Amino acid sequence: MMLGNDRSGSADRWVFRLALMALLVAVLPMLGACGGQDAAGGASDGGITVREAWLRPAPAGGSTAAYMVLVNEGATDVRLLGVGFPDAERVEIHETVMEGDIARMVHRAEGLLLPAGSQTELAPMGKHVMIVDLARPIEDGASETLVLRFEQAGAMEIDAQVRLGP
Ligand SMILES: [Cu+2]
Repeated sequence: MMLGNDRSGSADRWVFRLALMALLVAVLPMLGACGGQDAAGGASDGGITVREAWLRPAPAGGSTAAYMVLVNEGATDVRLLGVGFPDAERVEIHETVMEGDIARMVHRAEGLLLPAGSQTELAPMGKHVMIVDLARPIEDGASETLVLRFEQAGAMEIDAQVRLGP
């Protein structure tokens, strides 16, 4: 017979490696789909990772803005439809645009498109989450929970740090 024990032995190892790879391919997406907070303080779900979420302190009855970096590591575009914060009358996605020397906030009712393989920064004087008419104060140094709603990736809870500036 042409095949010796050595060759069939290495074929067994090869089959074992293939099985291990198939197992990893099956398990890794399930880990990703669970989402939640990672060690760096970010949150991820459905190919979307949120980093550096923060918001400014504000008194009850006031308004505030939240900022973050949204990373779409997936292969498809994702739309951020809105943001939930139960202790405010409403939450809107805004963009500050300059008209001459005047900064004006535009309400992006259509949400924010997060193109595949790109990151979108929400920052002062740019895109932001506007939290209007607070039912309670937002205290400097605290942490607040926001719920991001995505058209394709469902809802994701994130923690945002309260502080005075970036
Ligand atoms: Cu605004």
